[in-house]
Amino acid sequence: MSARTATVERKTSETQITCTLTLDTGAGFAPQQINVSTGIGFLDHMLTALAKHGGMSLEVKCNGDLWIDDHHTVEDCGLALGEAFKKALGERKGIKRYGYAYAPLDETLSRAVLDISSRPYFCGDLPFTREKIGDLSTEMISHFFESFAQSAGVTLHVDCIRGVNNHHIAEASFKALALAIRAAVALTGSDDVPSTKGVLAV
Ligand SMILES: [Mn+2]
Repeated sequence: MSARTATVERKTSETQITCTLTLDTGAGFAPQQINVSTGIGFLDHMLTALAKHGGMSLEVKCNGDLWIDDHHTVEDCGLALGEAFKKALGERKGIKRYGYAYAPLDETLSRAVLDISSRPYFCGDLPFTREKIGDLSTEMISHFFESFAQSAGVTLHVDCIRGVNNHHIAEASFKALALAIRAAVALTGSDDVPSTKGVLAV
C-alpha cells in the first residue's frame, strides 16, 4: 500500500500556504520528515509536535500578513492542514475512525477525542491565563483546532484537564491531538467504511 498523502495550496490576499501531509511514515513507508515554517515560532513548535507524535510527515510553508496580527496565518494554517488531512484520508475506508488520547506535560494534562466523522465540530476548554505565548495569541489555539476540524470534516474535543504553565497547556493539547489522530487514522485491515450509513466521506 502507498502512503496516504496530500498536498494543498491555499492562496488568498491574506496568506499563501503550501501544506503536504503524509499520514503513513516509517515501517514500510518513507521515513518521517517534518519541516514547518509559518512565520510564528510557537506555531511551528506546535505543528512540529503534532506531526512528530502523530507519526506523520508534514511540510508547511506559510507567508501570511503578520504585520496585521497572527489571526489569518493561524486560521489559514489550520484550514490548510485540515484540507490536507481530509484529502489524504480519501474515502475514509478501513480506518479506526475514533481516536482519543491523554498527554501529560509536567503539571499539565490534556485530552483529545477525535471522530473522523464528516461532522465538523470543535469543542474544548483550554484555560490560558496569558494573552500570548511567544508571538502566538493563546485565543488562536482553540481557533486553530476549530479551523482544522471544519476543513478536515472531523468532530474534535480538546480539553486541558489540569494545567498552569501556558506553554505546557498548548503543547500537551497538540500532543494529545497528535496521539488521537494516530489512533483514529490507524488501518483496521478491512475495506469497510466504519459507519452504519455506509459512507463517511462527503
Ligand atoms: Mn515546548
